[in-house]
Amino acid sequence: MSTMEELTTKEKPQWCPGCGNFSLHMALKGALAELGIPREKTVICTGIGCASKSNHYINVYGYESLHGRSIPVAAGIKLANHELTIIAESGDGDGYGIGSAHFLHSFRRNIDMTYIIHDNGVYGLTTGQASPMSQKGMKTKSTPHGNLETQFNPLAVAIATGGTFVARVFAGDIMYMKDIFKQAILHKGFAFVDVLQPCVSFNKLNTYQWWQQRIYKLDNTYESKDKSAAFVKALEETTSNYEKIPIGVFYKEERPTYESEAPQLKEKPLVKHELAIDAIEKAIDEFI
Ligand SMILES: Cc1ncc(C[n+]2csc(CCOP(=O)(O)OP(=O)(O)O)c2C)c(N)n1
Ligand code: SF4
Ligand SMILES: [Mg+2]
Repeated sequence: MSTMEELTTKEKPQWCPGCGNFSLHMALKGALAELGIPREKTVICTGIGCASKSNHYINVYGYESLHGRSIPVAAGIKLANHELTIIAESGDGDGYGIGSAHFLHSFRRNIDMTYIIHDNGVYGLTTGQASPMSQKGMKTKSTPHGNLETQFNPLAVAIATGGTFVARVFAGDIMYMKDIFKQAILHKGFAFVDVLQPCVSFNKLNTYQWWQQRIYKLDNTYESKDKSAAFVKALEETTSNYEKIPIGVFYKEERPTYESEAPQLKEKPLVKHELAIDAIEKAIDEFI
């Protein structure tokens, strides 16, 4: 069990004042503290970007990997020791751009971990080029005459490719975000949360106010086990021309995790197996 204070590192966050990463970060720390997950059993893996600095400021194990590679590193750690709580964090460029192949196949695999995307609609760290989440027509450093490409729809892709926990939250609502993070961490399987995260320095279109005017929460009448309904909800942002943007848990199902079905991992975590040195040496000898 860790308190918010214990989860805080001495490093001062380097994000711009007003950045949505601050509240996302507080919500994640709050979720870990309230769930009572021990720090020494938690690992946060990131890629590269403003989002990916997250694990500098949270006092758990951390691994800052390569741009787009937070998922494979996180998956590797989970498969080595599935007793750990694993969280991967990425920016939208990191997760939906260069890391998109990992994103797609994670839903099929269903390794038990949480994947949080800081979805700010730009490449923030490299000072504001268009990302897969930049809206069509949006002017950025790399699209001075307006973005020609349509926006990626991560929720629809996640549902279509076998996601077992698919959610979206808004960085302007910290309590709601914390609640959904807790649900995602507790979910047995690959839990994905897209966070609408204002970048106050480089995304002048999708501001806090812009999101507040458009988002609404899925209410108690919404059935998150209905895949067809979830798909329709995920498409609502496009069908409404970005006038109505739902947030909440879009889809949830129980399905065996990858590690629960892998014969080598059923009995105990890989790290607790004896090292079969003789067999390793024999295998190496065959290649010499
Ligand atoms: C392989 C590789 N390509 C490009 C880069 C340069 N780079 C660093 S961060 C970044 C964009 C980050 O954008 P995003 O993932 O959306 O995160 P944000 O900074 O917006 O949080 C890029 C292109 C890199 N570090 N590695
Ligand atoms: S550039 Fe944008 S995303 Fe990066 S820290 Fe500043 S406001 Fe946040
Ligand atoms: Mg980004």
